[in-house]
Amino acid sequence: MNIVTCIAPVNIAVIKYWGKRDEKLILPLNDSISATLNTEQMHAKTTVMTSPEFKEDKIWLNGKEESFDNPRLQNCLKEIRRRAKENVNSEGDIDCSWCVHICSQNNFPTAAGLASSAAGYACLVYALAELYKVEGDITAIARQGSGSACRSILGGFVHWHQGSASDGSDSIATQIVPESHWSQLRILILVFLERKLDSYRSKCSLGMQKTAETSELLKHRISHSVPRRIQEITEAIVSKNFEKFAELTMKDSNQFHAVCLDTFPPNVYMNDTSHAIVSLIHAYNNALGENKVAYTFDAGPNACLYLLEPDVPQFLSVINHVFPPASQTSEYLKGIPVESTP
Ligand code: 2P0
Repeated sequence: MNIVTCIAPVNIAVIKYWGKRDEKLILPLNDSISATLNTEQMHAKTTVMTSPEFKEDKIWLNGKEESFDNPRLQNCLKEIRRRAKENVNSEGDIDCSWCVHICSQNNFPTAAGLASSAAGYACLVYALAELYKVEGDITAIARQGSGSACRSILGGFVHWHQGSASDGSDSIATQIVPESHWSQLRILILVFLERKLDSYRSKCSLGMQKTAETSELLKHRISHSVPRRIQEITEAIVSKNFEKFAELTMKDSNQFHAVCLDTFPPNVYMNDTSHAIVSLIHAYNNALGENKVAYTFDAGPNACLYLLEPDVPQFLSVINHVFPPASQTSEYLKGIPVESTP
């Protein structure tokens, strides 16, 4: 039996991916940029095994066996095996006809709705590439599991290029800077709602498809806003300009949700608590005269916040004051004049 275990973390986009030009190959309509968390934090851990004894391909997610009849999973495995066969004849090669068993576990609640498919597929593809000794870029393979997964293959800040080739060969992820580059940067994730999600099925593919079909605003976003923001935020990351980085991150999150609302019927992901967090952060930044905290929201109500390490204690005390721990929250929130905080 051959066996490999890997860990891959979640990534949080600052310039969002939303909309595909090819549904099967998962080719995006625009470039995107994200930061990958450290491996100790929110991650998927995946073990892949292959053996002549195995009678069929099998997969277990968070301890429960799931169907292997999933086209995205099959596409990733097929592509890994195809690439492995290109390397045949080197010593120690694995027989690609052997069946594979996959066990994957998240160290955070899948139901929290936080990018679990990105970590899940990045981890799966990385582990399979190690098992089958596949070399070279594997981000284009992870992309075929879930678009955002290609960004979790790499650490630090990562740029997923939309590419122009029809076979997707240039729609890959590259590292902008390693995680050591901006060591003071921190991400806070505020979870308000848990939803049932399958980490190997995309949470938002259908919503994304509807946006591509119906949103007028999306056309403006992909032709004007995103190309400019990709360039500006890359410069802000390289020069560690938090003020500019925060502004672009918040604006892109807002435009992404505007595009979701411009979808027909609309995709509504943020809730009242999400909007309360947005107001709180603008009030906080205004009170301090600079952008100390940046919010970004994905396809759900939970807030992902970027800030610098020295500002964490003060901002956390504000959050804990305005949004006290769960048992007190619901009653307390009813009376909060969020506009006047902090
Ligand atoms: C992002 N999201 O850039 C954006 C922002 C959600 C909101 O990438 O269909 O689960 O599997 O390619 O990767 C979520 O999209 O979608 C996503 P598929 P995926 O992080």
